[in-house]
Amino acid sequence: MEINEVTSLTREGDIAVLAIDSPPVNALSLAVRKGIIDALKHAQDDAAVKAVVLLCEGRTFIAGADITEFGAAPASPNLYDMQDALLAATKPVVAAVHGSALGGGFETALTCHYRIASPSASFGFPEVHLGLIPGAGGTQRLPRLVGIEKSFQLITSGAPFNAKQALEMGVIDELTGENSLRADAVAFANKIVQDGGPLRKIDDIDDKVVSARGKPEILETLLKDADRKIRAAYTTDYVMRALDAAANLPVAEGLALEHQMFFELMTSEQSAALRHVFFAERQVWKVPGLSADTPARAIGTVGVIGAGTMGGGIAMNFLNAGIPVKIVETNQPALDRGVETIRRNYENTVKKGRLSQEKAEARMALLSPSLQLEDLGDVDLIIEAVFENMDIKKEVFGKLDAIAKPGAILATNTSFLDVDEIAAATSRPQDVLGLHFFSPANVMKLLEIVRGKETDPANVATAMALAKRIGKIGVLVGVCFGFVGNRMLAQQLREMKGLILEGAMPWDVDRVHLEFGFAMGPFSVADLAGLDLGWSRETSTGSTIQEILCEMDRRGQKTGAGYYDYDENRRPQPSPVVEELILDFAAKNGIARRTISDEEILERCVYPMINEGAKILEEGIAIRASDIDVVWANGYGFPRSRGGPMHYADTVGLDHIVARLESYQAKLGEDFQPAPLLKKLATQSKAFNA
Ligand code: 3H9
Repeated sequence: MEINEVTSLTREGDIAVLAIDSPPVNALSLAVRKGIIDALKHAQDDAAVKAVVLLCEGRTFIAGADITEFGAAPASPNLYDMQDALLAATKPVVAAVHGSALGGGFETALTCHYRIASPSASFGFPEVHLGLIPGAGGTQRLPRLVGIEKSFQLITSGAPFNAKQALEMGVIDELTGENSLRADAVAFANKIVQDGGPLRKIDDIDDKVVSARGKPEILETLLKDADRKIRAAYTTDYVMRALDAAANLPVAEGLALEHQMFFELMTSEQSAALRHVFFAERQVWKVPGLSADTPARAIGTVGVIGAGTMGGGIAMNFLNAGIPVKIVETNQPALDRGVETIRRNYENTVKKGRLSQEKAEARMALLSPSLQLEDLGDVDLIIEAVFENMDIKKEVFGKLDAIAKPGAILATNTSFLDVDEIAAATSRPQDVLGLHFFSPANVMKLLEIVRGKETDPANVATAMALAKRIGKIGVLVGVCFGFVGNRMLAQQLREMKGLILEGAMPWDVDRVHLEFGFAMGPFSVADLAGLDLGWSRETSTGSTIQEILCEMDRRGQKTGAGYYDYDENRRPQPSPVVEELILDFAAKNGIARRTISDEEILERCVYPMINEGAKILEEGIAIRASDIDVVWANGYGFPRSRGGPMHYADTVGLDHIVARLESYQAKLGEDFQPAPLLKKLATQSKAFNA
């Protein structure tokens, strides 16, 4: 029987199967909530029904509350009404899980009397990634099954766990066959009926929490032992309070506190920003003009030119995905070094227990080192990662044109250069594009996919699909100096260098960035990357602080000193030498230093970046504002809880940004001139991410 457009109820003997079919992930939308309530009522009223199985069609069990509803006016019936209906059922309800039971989906299963799952199913509370805590009973019911310690770990990490672990922890009652969930669930329900199984409510179980009652030291120790990320997360305090309630309060009071804290978090700016990033990271894959029908090419083998840090890291992405890689260098020692580094990286992962020896060897076996560019004649995709110099790149692409098989994709990993000019060095510009990986390339999630003016849409589609296959977030961008990320970064670099001459110190600038939420300040990042990138003693003009630092052999962390002094544990200390150098340099250049406020540091580093983002949007270099946010959140450490630079601008207000830019423009010049799009949106009281 169809209950509504997303729910149905089917009788199988004594058992009613309540099926939800609400693609893509069966989120708990209004229709789903209503459907479940109505279906339960039918099952309840039908004397022939002895028990109910709750399951989902499609690729997954309920993956959570419907996040698109957050922030909008609440619609009735809400999730609690639906859970009340489940809790009030007088016939056993069995949740049968496949795919993922996440967040509100998992919480729905926890209000059922029994839970079973297919072996490939997984469970979890990913709410913390959205700046939330579980808000539909998760913090009160999970501890009643697995205890306070395990709950702390699962809820603060947001990490999923598999069905086997769920069984071991007592979260589920049974594993089903992989392909027989429905039949096994009906059989399970029948058995409950025959055995006269009780209506088992988690709310009535408290032995696992009683042991933590009146012992605040348990949670305190958990927090003390948690890793830095968890200790720093602003949601952790909420989890602590919720778990404390689970241990010490009657379930109804614990639930009430949890609900109140959930709503407090849901209406926070941080959660809105994190939800924005969640949807933005899914939006990037949607490219206007490309559809599922755009033919993508098959990529079975990849060639990488250059076995340095970048080339090696790029190669690892493909090896990890089981794709054979030919890696080419110009001389044997460099090639050996490159292969050795890859091997060492895998060995380290094995040592940390995150990869089996067997898998590491299988990955290395997919790697073919070579000194001959000609060996790349049979691969489907070639990625060039040689020195960042247009003449060298053009020479390489000219050669590749003669070597690569017809239809092979030729990609450059350039960070700044004109991909169209590189493409013009070949007779097949339609097959050329940019694949801009971020260092370390085997770790960083971001991949800027640069579409040249002649790039074939099929190659764009192929690159997007490939990005997904190797676990990257692929953002399609257009050709300009530095693309999206580095073009905006140039604004920040200019200002941070200006600020230290005008009155701030590197550690002031870094502190302001840390307080804003960046994982590292820009001067610490510079020290980590090495101050001598692109610098040489022969060509050094000594005309910037950075050049002088390099000349002093203060080239960053690797030399034990850069903008900071580093101790033997690589802990940074503000450097008196650098302080003096800056003061001297400013004096010699006639710069009168003044006190610079934290507010000015932040505004001058972030607002020009936003302004550049507006130009990037206007020029069509990025498809949408949220793509820029994805670039910054995944490639440059912009705090996700600020939603990326464009979302942040929206929260601050574009009119405010324009006013501040204009004020700096009056004092400091044209670098601060607001972009036309920014001004236009501000005048119309609009936002970038409308
Ligand atoms: C919660 O439950 C709060 C409760 O504790 C308390 C409430 C009172 N809602 O990721 P994909 C969309 S908080 C709405 O590409 P996959 C997604 O936008 C929630 N939409 O698929 C995309 O749409 P489109 C806790 C959602 O196979 C499409 O589904 N739950 C939701 O790679 C496919 O998504 C979570 O945080 C949602 N909840 O991965 C789980 N989820 O096609 C969030 C997805 O238009 N979801 N969409 O771009 C996930 O982690 C992954 O989507 C999942 C599938 C693993 C399920």
